[in-house]
Amino acid sequence: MYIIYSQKYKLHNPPFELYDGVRESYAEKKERIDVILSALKKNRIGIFEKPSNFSLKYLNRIHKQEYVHFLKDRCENILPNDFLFPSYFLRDTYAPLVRGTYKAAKDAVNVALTGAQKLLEGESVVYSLCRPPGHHAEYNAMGGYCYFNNAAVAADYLAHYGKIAILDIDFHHGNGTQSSFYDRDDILYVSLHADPRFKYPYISGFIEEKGRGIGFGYTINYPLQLTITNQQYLDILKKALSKIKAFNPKFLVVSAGFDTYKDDPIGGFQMTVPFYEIIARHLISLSVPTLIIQEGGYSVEKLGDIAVSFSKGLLNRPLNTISKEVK
Ligand code: OKP
Ligand code: ZN
Repeated sequence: MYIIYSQKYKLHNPPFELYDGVRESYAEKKERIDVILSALKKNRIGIFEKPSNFSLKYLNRIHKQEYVHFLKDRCENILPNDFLFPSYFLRDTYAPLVRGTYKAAKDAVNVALTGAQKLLEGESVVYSLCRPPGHHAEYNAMGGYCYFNNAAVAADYLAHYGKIAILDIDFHHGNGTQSSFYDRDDILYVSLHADPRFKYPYISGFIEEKGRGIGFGYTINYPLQLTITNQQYLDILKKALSKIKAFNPKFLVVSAGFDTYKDDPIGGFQMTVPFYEIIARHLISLSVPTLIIQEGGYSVEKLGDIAVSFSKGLLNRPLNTISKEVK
């Protein structure tokens, strides 16, 4: 399995986020990727590769050109160690800009596109270790630690070759990805996430949101109770996968957030480290070429173990041939 990453994730280092006006430590910190990389390497999982540089035209299919220019221009004008909450294109207080934000976000898109290209070359599963994450980024808006929508750009790129399903298993609803494809019937968006009545992004991710026009029926939301058990989660995941199977996609893009982990400082269902291996085995059981896009996950202490567990599942034999050794 190829694992794609760029060193440029380190350039994005906001000093804090604002929660109700109070400065809190930035949960989406660079150490997240540091620990995932070192754990995967230590466990000899994956073939590591740097991203290629893709034309901005792919990014501009998902994001307004003026927004992309704005980000580039603003970041270039921020002094080292300074930060900016811009007055435009910002939908909440969880996406400050620093000098390196544009470069890091642009290269996260390259990481996603390089993974997509690997699928086109015949790989069956590729892990794009994107940072910053992307699923909250909309056509002309950043928010929730996201600037460019890595998964959406990759899905749109792959959609030239056939139908695409996106499965979003981050703890939070991917409002950006949903809105990118809300009017399309060639890209199915399916998301399992914490009930937005109680958790970020609060205003989207409800069952009633099903798509619009020809896109109606091609957005499927599963808002979940915060107390959901792992077995209940699996039952819903199986439903989601059967919808995807019925859609018969050529490629699957997974927005993989590890903030569903039980002790995640921001999210947290009841998931344990071995449970991620089970989730991954279910994904692979679809037998559709799959691009994993890293989204959230904030337990720096456990992220390495989670990524290893998940990757082991991706590399494993199909579900129906395994015993119940991991529960
Ligand atoms: C991004 B992704 C913490 C509040 C955090 C923002 C959550 C963004 C999640 N003080 N609210 O989906 O993992
Ligand atoms: Zn999340």
